[in-house]
Amino acid sequence: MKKDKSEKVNNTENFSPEVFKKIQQARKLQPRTEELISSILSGDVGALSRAITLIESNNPNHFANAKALINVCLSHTKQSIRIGITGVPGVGKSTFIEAFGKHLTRQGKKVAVLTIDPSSSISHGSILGDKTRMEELAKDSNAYVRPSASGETLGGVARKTRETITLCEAAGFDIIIIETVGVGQSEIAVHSMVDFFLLLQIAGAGDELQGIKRGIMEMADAVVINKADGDNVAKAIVAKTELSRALHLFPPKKSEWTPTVSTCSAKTQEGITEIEQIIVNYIETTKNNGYFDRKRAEQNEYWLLETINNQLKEDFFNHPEIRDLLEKTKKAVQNNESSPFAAAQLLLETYFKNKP
Ligand SMILES: Nc1nc2c(ncn2[C@@H]2O[C@H](COP(=O)(O)OP(=O)(O)OP(=O)(O)O)[C@@H](O)[C@H]2O)c(=O)[nH]1
Ligand SMILES: [Mg+2]
Repeated sequence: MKKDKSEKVNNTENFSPEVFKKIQQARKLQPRTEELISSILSGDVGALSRAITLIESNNPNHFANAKALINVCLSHTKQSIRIGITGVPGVGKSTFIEAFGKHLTRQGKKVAVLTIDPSSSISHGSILGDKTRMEELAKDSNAYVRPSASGETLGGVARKTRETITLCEAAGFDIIIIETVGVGQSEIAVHSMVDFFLLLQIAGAGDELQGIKRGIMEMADAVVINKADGDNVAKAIVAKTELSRALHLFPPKKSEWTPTVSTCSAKTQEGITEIEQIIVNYIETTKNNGYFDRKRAEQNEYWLLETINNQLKEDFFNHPEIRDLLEKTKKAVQNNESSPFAAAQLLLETYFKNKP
């Protein structure tokens, strides 16, 4: 006979004290999670912030609720447009997002801005820092600005940002913008969670000076030369021609979209409307040719594998036995007492032997 759920839980004498405690905890937390979910779905940004804090939490007691929250929100997300914005420090990303975001909220669109800041995982500080506040946009009732989780590995921050997107979509945001500093790995993480990837550049500095790797340029669906104002306008136009030429040398994209190059001034807001139009065209093209949905499906697969990779690595390196043994092994390898491959094998075997 199938047991009724309440009967299962009420009949607590069958459980060990630990399990009983967990049930009590779940009972205590569950209604709060349910309440939180319904507040998020009604668009309450206070509830959204609390939910993000919950998924960012490293406290194992929060994991079950965080998972439940994400699962419910996943089935309530509406189709949003996810835009990634990258570029070297100081290129004007935050200023651009503020201008672009205001332009969208004026049309009644709801805009959420998230950031991935790789520096926070290295120095526990932040390159983006205070400048990410985007004060004008943060005050806007149609906008939500959330800086990235700090003191984390890039993998951790990226996963949490990916989940935060889901929460923002459940809360009814139409456009999700993710800012990241164009200095390396974080672009790959952002690229794998957005529909449209925009690279901001400035005129007058060569690619090398802007620290933009060819790979990042290749990922861009649009390159925008910012700060095209005042004396900079002429230089920006020259840079636009040069960049268009450079982009032509790249192989055609799977999206069948030809990346655009344009100029804008986040400060004077010149060119912002044109960039919105480029994004609208991109979405139309890729929805029509099926790439939009295909890319999202591929991104889900990427995050599945990425999460497993990260979780395994984290679990391995945090295993107490491994931590001790690894320190000893490092020395043995440094002194040529053991080959790195044999040592790695030994560590892995020890890890799997000690798994429950
Ligand atoms: N003239 C001019 N200045 C701009 C423009 N956009 C941004 N700035 C200035 O450039 C500086 C850097 O702008 P941010 O928006 O903070 O740049 P960012 O790329 O977000 O910088 P990080 O977050 O540190 O990577 C600020 O002093 C802005 O006022 C623009 O279109 N024209
Ligand atoms: Mg910034």
